[in-house]
Amino acid sequence: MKIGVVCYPTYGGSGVVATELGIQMAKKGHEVHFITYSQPVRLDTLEENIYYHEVNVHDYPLFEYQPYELALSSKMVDTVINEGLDILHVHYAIPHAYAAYMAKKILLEEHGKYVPVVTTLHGTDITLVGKNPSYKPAVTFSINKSDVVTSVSESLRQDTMDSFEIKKEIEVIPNFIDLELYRGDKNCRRAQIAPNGEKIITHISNMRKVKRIPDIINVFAGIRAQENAVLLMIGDGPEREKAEQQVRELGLTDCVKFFGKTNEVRRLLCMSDLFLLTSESESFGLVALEAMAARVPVLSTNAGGIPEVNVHGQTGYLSPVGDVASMVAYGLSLLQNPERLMTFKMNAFERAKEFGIESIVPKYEAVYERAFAERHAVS
Ligand code: GMT
Repeated sequence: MKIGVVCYPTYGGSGVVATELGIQMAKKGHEVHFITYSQPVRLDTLEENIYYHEVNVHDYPLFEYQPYELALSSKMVDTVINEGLDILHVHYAIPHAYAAYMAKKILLEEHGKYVPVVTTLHGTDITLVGKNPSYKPAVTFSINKSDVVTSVSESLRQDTMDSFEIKKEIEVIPNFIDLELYRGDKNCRRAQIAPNGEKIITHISNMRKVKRIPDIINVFAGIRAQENAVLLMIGDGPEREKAEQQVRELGLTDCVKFFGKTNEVRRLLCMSDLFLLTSESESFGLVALEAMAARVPVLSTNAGGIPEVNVHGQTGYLSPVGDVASMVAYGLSLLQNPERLMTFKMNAFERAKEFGIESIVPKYEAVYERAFAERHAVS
């Protein structure tokens, strides 16, 4: 099959899911064409069956806002025609599902070609941005007009059904992990980061408000008051500066290290003892799954789809959003009990195996085949 993939070419989240899925499809012999405004971070265009088409938005002095959707729809039309694509898979509803609907209409009416659209919902496209009245009618319409809609967790599926008038079924296909990447990392050198035997606690995110970064620092401060530990802050975003300030005010600069958008995520995870995720909303929490694949237990909130990944009392602990005290207590109960910590590490890895890429990718393949087989005239 020839598949067009539209996504945000981001460092984590939906961008990574879309890229990894595309790479796996290419390995299975499908031709995969990425249509994005810059090359996705993990994409190697020299690999067989992988192609990249850049969406160019031209600026014009009259525009206060550049018409990205227009450029994206036009690029989808061109790519479908020039490369003979069979299907479009768009990740993140805003504005991708909407732009795909326009492309589908143009292709049908101008070129007599029906190209099915698969939309995958990832989270904030529904839980935060999509619900905003400025977007809601267009988001509802474009979800309903997709040929197949998938969501990355049951919680997100339910949220979508509760918040929008959805007339379609939404199929849950959880996010996945390539465990091969996490097997026996030889570069796991704890002493570099923790020369005095400190426990290593890690957080990774795009440091937006929804991640509640002050809670991360406060949980760490609570643990650090009773246990020698360091905190690794990986990623970058609007809350980072405030977090650095908070760390200075708490006198923790010696034991909190900010790495920014490093490419060494797996090496840092492999030396970690605990992973912290304090989000107030999280449709899945791919980053928690990545930590678990690296045998790191997760202390998280119970928001959204996180409980579908992190199992309370087995792979880590779940706390109500903002309950810093319980996260501190859970963290200490693991760090101060080596046997329990070891059991949780093993449990985390075993649980991650349930999300192995090899069992999830065929589900998307089946969705593509179904959408292609059922293609019909757009109304
Ligand atoms: O919140 C992020 O870190 C980025 C965001 C995105 O859209 O890229 O992530 C969302 O999609 C991920 C992949 O499906 C999920 O694992 C995240 O939970 C989800 N983020 C939120 O729901 C806040």
